[in-house]
Amino acid sequence: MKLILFFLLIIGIKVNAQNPVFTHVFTADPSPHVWPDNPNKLWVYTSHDEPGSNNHYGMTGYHAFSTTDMVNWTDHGRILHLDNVDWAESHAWAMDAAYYRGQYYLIYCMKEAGIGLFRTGIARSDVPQGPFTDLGYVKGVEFGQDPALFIDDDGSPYLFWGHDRKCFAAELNADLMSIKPETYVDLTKQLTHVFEGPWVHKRNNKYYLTYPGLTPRRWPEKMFYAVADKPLGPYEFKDVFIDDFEGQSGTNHGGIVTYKGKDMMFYHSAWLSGGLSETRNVMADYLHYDKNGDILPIVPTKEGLENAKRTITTLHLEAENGFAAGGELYNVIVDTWIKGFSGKGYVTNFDNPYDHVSILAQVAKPAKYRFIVSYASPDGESNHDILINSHAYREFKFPQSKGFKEIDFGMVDLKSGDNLIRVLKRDWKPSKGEFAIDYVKLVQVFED
Ligand code: FUB
Repeated sequence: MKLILFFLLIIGIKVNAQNPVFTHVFTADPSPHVWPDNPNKLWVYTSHDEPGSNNHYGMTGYHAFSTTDMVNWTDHGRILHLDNVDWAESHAWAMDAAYYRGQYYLIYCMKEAGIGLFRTGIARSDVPQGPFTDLGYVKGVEFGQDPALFIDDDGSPYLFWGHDRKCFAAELNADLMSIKPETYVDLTKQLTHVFEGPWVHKRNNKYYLTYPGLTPRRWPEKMFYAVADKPLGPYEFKDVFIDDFEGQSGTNHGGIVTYKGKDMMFYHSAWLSGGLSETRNVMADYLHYDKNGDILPIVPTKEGLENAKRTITTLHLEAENGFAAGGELYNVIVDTWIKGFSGKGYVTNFDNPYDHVSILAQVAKPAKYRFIVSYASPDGESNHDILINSHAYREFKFPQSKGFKEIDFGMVDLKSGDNLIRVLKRDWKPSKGEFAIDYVKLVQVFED
């Protein structure tokens, strides 16, 4: 019966469908947060599965998502990639994010080049949507897969990490770049069935450590938790709270957040890939505690968090992010002179033939998207070519606009995987006047 229900849900019977949360891109290992500067905005940081990969060996980067209503989401695109981390060679696996001393941190794991063992990396950004700049790896952490960074109410930073049936924790030094060795603890024996993926949140002065675990020799992973009075334990094992469910992937992984007064669990499944592969997607459901503070079991729902027909995600890709977000700035510059831009600036100086900006859009499946560009062209109409991959090649006219404005170019086709959108100077004549690209938006469209 459970199986029939699952397939009815996958083929799309008319129920409200908030799960999977993101349906345009394969994502895993979600880390949900509400940052102090804006309690109305929910952020989710994820790792990224390549379409059709069916394993985790080729994972290379991370994404950030935000919402203010849990129905309309923004995908801020790639926020960090292996290519931006010079000490790493592969395996951009699970991560966490933190707000610490006025800046945003991504704490992630990758395999060290030439060594092939996991390290825990730290990257920083002054805005929550990234992109993040790598600062190096945390000293004193061996086999640092699946890190979680918990900042306690007094501002002390604690790192948790673990894989292959082990879990460790330590307080970090204030620069986050090394552990305090005297605080290092092995939590493995306190966390029954632990396999990997620790994640910590605090509620009513108790520390909840949630983690994916395996009952003896049995995949797939279930989610378990343990509770402590201090961040480094000792932890008291509690129970499983997400058991096996239809369409799950072999792994599970996630985190808990309180948003607009409600507790939510973000985790992952394989629903988007049809329940049959390891190519994963983010899920979210409400989480409830009983009067003793114990977590009540979660049974994954199709409805998810909001009573709406579906989630809709818009990719919002800032042109100025360039290489840090998988794009390129070719003979153009980032400027801030024309006011009203979003992000950190805009791209301008399309002076010569082939001058261009390219922007990376990653999607799960071939689909149509509404294509919107924010631009300014203060001195008159400007003609540019826009290439989407090598196939769609279109000439676009940008009418004069003194300030930034959005222009809607209608539908474009994106292929599964990486799509490079390139805005190119059109002709061989030297440009008159300034032309600026602020961002590109790609809006999910649905037929019904
Ligand atoms: O996403 C890659 C790996 O799968 C994570 O690091 C593990 O926690 C598991 O979710």
